[in-house]
Amino acid sequence: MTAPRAESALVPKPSRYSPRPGHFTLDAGTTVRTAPGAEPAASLLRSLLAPATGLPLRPSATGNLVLALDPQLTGLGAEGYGLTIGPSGVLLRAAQPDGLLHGIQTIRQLLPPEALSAKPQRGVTWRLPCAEITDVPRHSWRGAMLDVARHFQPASYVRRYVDLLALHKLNVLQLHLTDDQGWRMPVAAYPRLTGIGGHRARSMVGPAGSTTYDGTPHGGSYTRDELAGIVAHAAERGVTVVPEIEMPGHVRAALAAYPELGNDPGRRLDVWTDWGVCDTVLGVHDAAVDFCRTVLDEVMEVFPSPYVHVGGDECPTGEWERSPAARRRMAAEQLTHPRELHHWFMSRIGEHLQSRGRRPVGWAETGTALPPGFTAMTWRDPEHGRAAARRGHQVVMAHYLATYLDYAQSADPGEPPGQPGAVVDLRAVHAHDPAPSDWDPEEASQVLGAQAQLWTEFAATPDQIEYRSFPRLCALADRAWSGETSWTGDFLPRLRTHTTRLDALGVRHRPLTPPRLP
Ligand code: TNX
Repeated sequence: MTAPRAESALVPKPSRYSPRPGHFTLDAGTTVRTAPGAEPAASLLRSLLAPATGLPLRPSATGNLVLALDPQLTGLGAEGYGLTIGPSGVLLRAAQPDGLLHGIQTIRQLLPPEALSAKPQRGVTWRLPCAEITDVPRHSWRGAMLDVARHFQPASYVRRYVDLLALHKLNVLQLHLTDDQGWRMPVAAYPRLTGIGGHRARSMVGPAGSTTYDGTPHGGSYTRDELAGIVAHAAERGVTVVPEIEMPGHVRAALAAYPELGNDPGRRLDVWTDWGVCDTVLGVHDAAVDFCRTVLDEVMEVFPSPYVHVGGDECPTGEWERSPAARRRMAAEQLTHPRELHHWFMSRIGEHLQSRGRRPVGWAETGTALPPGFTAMTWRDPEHGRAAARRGHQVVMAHYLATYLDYAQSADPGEPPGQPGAVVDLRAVHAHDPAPSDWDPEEASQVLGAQAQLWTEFAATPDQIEYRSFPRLCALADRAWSGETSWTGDFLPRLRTHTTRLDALGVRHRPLTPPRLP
């Protein structure tokens, strides 16, 4: 098997790529012609290429780099594009703006890797290999979740993470904004959520049970403007930011700020300084449900995403079993077991979001746990996804053994430690088919796509985030966008070339060969 030509080693792999003889060179004379509505794509192209190339790419009615937008174009869907590179010009076409944004990333990848550098590059000829490309994604949800609750990252870093997703045509950033260990989004009606819930007393490293503490506090939260800035930055790159607010479990930081929302108002709680599943959860009284509605109303003001994630995972019911208020709720709702309170709670929240025109998303821990109308994010077992699909739920596949980036990437003792219990190597991510071939077509048609999860118990810094994310996100993107991609014959050779692009961007990715041991 010969290695693919460096120029065509695109990640994700395009649906159709036909090389043509010759090349087109971008230089100071290259000008850009844009159809109405294509200006944002032209600005993105300029801003991506300017730092390394210094090319002005001026607008001109007779430009030789044409960005055409035509809703009548068939076969490209909302995100596909066609790209024709000839010796005297480039034509990028799409039916919708997002298609152009993805096509811009392809142009960027086809240039020499120096084009991705943040610093001016001299002596490089900015050649594009002539080609005819038609490229349409297989799945519409190609996501990555970043947990900024366990370890806070500044808005500037979240924007860089968005840039790296967009390079790979990943189109969803799920921002995990709240958890037991921190609350990161301000809510006007509940100022203590970030004031108290945004800070914990100790920093932790290592797994639950054998955690070590370094004594320094950890904290941080975003301003509303910063969050709006992340949303706008992402939209300019074709990425939707799906906010995630955890409930009714994983809320210890909120309960530290407002204990009356819990099951034992007299109990003083700290923002949790441990990992794992915390047994303190929201109450099922009106104040707790109203709190969630108020928080979500503000979330919807900041995040225009059609989907809003409301957690729903790992909610122990011990407190509800002991709480008189929860027993009253069970009696009023004619429920026979405290477990049913979870479904009752999620139903109220789902109805609230849907009454405002949004789609609720929840972690699916079984195939049947989520109320109607929820999109199921299936993490425990792909069969849960199938069962949810049969019940009419849309499904995002997020199986932990293939998409959890907090697990180590190899069993090598030189590998940085990860969540204990499993290894999620590059090959496992690449092998994860979001719509397995043994599913019925009706089941498979409910699958929106796949998502990788970067829980950050083990990733406190941008370096650690990038080491854990890349190249595994490259594999997820390839599978979710391209579908048909083979491991050795195709993906790995392309990835080898692609890592030169990551290097030019300064991404601190895991090397493709395992770290050498002493
Ligand atoms: C489970 S899966 C969690 C997270 C942890 C993760 C660690 C899920 C929805 N919840 O709270 O960070 O495991 O792997």
